[in-house]
Amino acid sequence: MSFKERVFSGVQPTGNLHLGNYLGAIKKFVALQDSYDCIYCVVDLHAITVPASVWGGPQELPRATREVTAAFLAAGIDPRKHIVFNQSQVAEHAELAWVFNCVARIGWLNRMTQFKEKAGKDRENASIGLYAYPTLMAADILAYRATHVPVGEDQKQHLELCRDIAQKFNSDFVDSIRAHGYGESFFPLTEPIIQGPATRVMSLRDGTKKMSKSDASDYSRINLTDDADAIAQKIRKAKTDPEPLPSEEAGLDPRPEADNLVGIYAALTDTSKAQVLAQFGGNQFSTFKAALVDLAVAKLGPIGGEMKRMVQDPVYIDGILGDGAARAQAIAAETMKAVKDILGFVRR
Ligand code: AQP
Repeated sequence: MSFKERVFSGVQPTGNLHLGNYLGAIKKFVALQDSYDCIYCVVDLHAITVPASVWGGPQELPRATREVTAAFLAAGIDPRKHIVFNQSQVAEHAELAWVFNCVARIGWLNRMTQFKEKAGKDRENASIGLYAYPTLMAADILAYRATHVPVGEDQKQHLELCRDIAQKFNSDFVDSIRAHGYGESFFPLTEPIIQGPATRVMSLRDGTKKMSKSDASDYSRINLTDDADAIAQKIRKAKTDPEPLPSEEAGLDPRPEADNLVGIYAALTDTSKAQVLAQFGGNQFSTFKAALVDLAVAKLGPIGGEMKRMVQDPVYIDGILGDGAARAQAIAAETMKAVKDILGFVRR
């Protein structure tokens, strides 16, 4: 069958929303609104896959959920034209994830690098949820039979797994899929959208490490709620090397910190690294950093300010999430009914 073009993506409510989340994901969510039907989700079921001391526990989760929602809205996502909701309000995500746990193979999950990184050496003590994270992510996407998913580079492997699950489901149950009138395949093979100069924003302290919410150093990242002074200080202190900026992109290799700052500038101006270097090649970092401070403050300041204002009004945010959840559930429930018919579950 042909699939309606639809975008789905999610962000975890795990605090410290940063420039990497913005450039790798949220900024792209905004841009895709003109071309697709979009569903954007605060993935709170994913947040609890790590210990409560990491996700913050029941006191912190509502605040973090509303803060991510506020970031979506402040960045420019329109919750009337598109859908914004939090995952736990739509039970079909967990229901479909169970089906996918029975489709995915243990060998596939054993290859997931994010699990290895997040579980670390204490793998025996990691939650089953952390291990099964990619099957829940596949369910998030395929509950809406989404065709496109904008994500950062770190999620590429999980998207490949999502396609493997869709393909295996389609082929294992092809006779039933045909018999129920869905043609040759029920789930689409979803395409990741991982493009542009900032698909993997790196730490400001170490250009070989991803900018991350959980980095102990706040100087490693620019938080979306940082004020102008904090943004300026972090960029001025960002690690660099002693050479001036090169004039061509090839000159950024192997200079990870320079590459990262140039990529951030390019992404914030919707240009390419080559264009940034055409402008700043030959300049010292002090000059380039001053321009980057002005740019980052101009682009991020209004978003952070609007986020801070919106989180003061939880009733408004919860209203958006509730309305979005009802609209999301209407779609996911249809998918789940079809999946039950295809599998042969007797239903009301
Ligand atoms: N550094 C990054 N560069 C580009 N994109 C990034 N994303 C995350 N970090 C970067 C993208 O942001 C979206 C939402 O991410 P998430 O909520 O799933 O959080 P995460 O990937 O767990 O974020 P962190 O900072 O990496 O958290 P920790 O510290 O817990 O590991 C995704 O599309 C992601 O690709």
